[in-house]
Amino acid sequence: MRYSREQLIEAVSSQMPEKRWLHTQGVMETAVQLAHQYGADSEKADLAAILHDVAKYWPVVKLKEVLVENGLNDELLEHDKQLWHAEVGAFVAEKDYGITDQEVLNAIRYHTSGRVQMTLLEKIVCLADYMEPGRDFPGVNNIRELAKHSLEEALAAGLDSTISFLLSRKQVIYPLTVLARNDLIKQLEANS
Ligand code: DGI
Ligand code: FE
Ligand code: FE
Repeated sequence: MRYSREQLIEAVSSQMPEKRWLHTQGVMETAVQLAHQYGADSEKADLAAILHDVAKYWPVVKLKEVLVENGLNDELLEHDKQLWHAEVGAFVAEKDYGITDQEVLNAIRYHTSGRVQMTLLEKIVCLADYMEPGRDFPGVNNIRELAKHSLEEALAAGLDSTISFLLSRKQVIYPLTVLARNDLIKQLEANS
């Protein structure tokens, strides 16, 4: 079946607690605003934002099952479970909700880690996830300020904050997160 926007919202919001749905609404609003600011497709930004955390509250065993049974990115299984909802989210957006737009699916897939050579839409959704109005972590206001003039600077600062957080907790860092951050720094250097 094809889901209308309202049906998608109903389906997604019913799979998460109220506070996560409020976060998702913040990401929708911020992603659409960034899409207007940076010249991306705001409907795609809205759609990716609605679905980005659809699998966030799925039980870990269920996330693992989806990854294993569908042969999705086995490297992820070696890394933090917190990363799994992004890959699974993209999978269910396609399989359960009929999203066929690869740009939207990739914006969901890479919203947690980022990747090398991120598209404009991927950058926007990943950054909106960091800076939506409900977010409150050290450095978030700096990210919001940077976003006023540079998508890449703001997103690099977001990824830096994740990397610092993981370092401070002596946690494993998913290599793609570091590669994504380095790639943004290179893009900034190339444009300076
Ligand atoms: O799902 P959200 O909470 O809205 O945000 P997210 O999808 O960016 O998930 C962030 C979580 O993922 C946060 O608890 C940190 C965790 N995480 C664990 N390892 C990594 C990681 N995030 C990134 N970007 N890279 C990692 O290597
Ligand atoms: Fe997420
Ligand atoms: Fe999120």
